[in-house]
Amino acid sequence: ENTTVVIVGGGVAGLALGTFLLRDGIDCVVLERQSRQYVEQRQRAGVVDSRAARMFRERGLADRVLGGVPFEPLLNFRVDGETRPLAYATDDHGDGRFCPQQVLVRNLIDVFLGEGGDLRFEAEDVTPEDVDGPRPRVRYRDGAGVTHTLDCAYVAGCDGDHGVSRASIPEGILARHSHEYGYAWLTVLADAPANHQSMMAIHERGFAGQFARGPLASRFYLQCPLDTAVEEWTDDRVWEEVEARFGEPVAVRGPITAKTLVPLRSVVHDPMTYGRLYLLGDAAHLVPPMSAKGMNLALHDADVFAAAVLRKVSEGDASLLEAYSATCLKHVWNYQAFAAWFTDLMHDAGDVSYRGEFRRRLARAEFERLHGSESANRLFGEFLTGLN
Ligand code: RFL
Repeated sequence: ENTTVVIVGGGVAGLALGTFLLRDGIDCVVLERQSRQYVEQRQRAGVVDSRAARMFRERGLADRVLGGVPFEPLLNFRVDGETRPLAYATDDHGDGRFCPQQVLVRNLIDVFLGEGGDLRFEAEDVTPEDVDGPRPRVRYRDGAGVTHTLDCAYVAGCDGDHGVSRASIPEGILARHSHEYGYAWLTVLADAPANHQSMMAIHERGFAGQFARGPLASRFYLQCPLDTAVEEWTDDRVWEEVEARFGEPVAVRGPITAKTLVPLRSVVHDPMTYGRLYLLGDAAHLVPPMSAKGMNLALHDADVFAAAVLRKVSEGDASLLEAYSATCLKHVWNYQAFAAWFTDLMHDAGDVSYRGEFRRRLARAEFERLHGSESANRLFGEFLTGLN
């Protein structure tokens, strides 16, 4: 079989890329290891920033792919148990949305398949080959155990941090730049309404966050040590800790449906290409979830790569493809800088046991500056909306 682009991974980056290419008239095949049901249920991110929402609007897709509710230019904080809302200045007019990742994924699958896209679930042992040559191939086994080979011009590695795409690149080609923050988040899903649409707590026991996921479900985040085990976090302990850090009782201690530990780290692989293999999204970079930028960076990469392939296919001009890695890395580092700053601020301002009293006071000063300085507030707004 022949196609122009084989897309490995049907997550946010892969499905957005597939949809953009399809609508630009470029052949592609998406290979996803998991089942459709699994991918559509997988809960993770919740924020589509203004840049990403505009991208969908400019491509005529906003109404079909974006769900959820628009977010106001306001972040809710609780500092030592006191409510401290922060309105941020923005020239943007409310494009950004609380859109659960699985809603975006489900809608992208509907659009892609509805427009005739080729999306193959349960593709096993996906193996990119000869990506450093003129005509790469991707092999995989389907659910019935039959092996297939796709010849293509480009391979888009959209298969996340643990995927095969980056792993297929020989040692020594990519540099890995990373930073460990030294703590994890216990992320909890509950079948219970959150007290607030969104709220983040700075507290001496550590950071806590709560986000509504529709009217009946919510997600909570609790900063915890790296060496903690999920089993140590009974439901009662989770609720007690949430209440202590927010300084208020939760509305309902509903059933907890999932608990996961996520170590906070930043990672960038450079370059984001090898031969005709291009890395997008988490396959190329990770940002700490405090920033809410992981999904948005994945969407940015898909936007840049789709435009680059279109330019090459329609005009024979490879300059955008050649610039792909540099274009994306410039954007990625800018948002890594924001993510690291915001992550440090929110955690250092609370629990001194990680970085001490000096850092706590610096972080508190930074937090106050967001309220007191119009310039600092505006810059913060630019990053939150993705428009910096
Ligand atoms: P995805 O969405 O993980 O998609 C990768 C896809 O590749 C498939 N795959 C393979 N397919 C074929 N062959 C293989 N060998 C394969 N290996 C993997 C997978 O099944 C999957 O379908 O990566 P992508 O597209 O790069 O998108 C990145 C975002 O998903 C990610 O950055 C965010 O979810 C990160 N993230 C958050 N980002 C935000 O912007 N805001 C948030 O609030 C936020 N919260 C989070 C998060 C990530 C989390 N976890 C667990 C990683 C909360 C959590 C808990």
